[in-house]
Amino acid sequence: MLNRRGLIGASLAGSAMLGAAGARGAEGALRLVGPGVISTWDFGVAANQAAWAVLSAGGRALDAVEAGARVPEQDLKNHSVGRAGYPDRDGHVSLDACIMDELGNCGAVAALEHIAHPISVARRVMEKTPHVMLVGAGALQFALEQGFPHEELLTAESRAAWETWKKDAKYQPRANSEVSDYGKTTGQLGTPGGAGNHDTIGMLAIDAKGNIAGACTTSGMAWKMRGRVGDSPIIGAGLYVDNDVGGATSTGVGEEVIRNVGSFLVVELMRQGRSPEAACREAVERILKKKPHAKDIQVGFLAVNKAGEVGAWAIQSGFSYAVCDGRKQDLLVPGKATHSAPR
Ligand code: SD4
Repeated sequence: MLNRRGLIGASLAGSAMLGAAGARGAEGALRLVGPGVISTWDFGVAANQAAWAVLSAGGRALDAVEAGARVPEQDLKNHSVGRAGYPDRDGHVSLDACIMDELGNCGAVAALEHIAHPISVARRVMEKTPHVMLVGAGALQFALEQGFPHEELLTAESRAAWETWKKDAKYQPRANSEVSDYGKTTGQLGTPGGAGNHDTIGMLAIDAKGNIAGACTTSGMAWKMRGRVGDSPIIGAGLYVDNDVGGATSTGVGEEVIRNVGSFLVVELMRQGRSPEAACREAVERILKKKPHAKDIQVGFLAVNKAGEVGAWAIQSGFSYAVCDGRKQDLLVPGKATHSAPR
């Protein structure tokens, strides 16, 4: 019953089929059994497998999420994370990332250019400096001092997409551009406001000790203003982990997530007793309540609690997340949503 993207049909959400990747917890929530990892969008499946290699060998959740996040960062077909990310409107590829461990340590980089693995630089900021976040030229200087290679990240393909975009120079993020074959069917891949306009991977892992860590990495919104930073590298917005409660991450139009400190809100709602899905839904509906026209953009939250229960919610249908534990490594689940996405 998998469709061509390997996505379990929405009608099956809530059925025993999902138990293949994990047991069902309270209220039928999908639950990781033992160590496991979840991440945003369909490309999360491949990323989870790199994280799983760490977790299944008894490794630490922090190492798992770093390894997982590096997969889309180095994927030349992924135009919104790491190398080959679509540039800002002036042609600069600028990357944002953050990472957080089970002890509450965290590190981040924003508007980082010329370094293909911002998640690993974010980890170095966490481990080697007294600071949480480095940005722009300072982040690049630090990365180079740490031995990361200086690279041209704008590929010929991304440059061509930027040249096409410049003809109209219209900035119009489109919902669900992350679904990688959507653009192929609509012919919109790489066009102004088309598929590929934004993507991000947010990843949360629980290791064999029950410790939780998270990572989030992106090139942000394609064709953004130079210097624009979204939610993804901001602790509490794009990612938050509290090892006593759980973790949350977000994807979509970062401005709306920052305004509502979205991932922190999801974790705090779980602390108050909400399930991961209920917490994600309430965070989405907070955005919509304050700004009803946000129904036309996409924001999705993904969360896991200390018991391993997994949940997600998005403004529009089309959001998906990947789930991996000892039972099944490549499950892709449709996120529930408040609105149906126009197609
Ligand atoms: C941002 N939240 O820069 C990121 C982009 C994203 O799916 O997640 N797109 O605002």
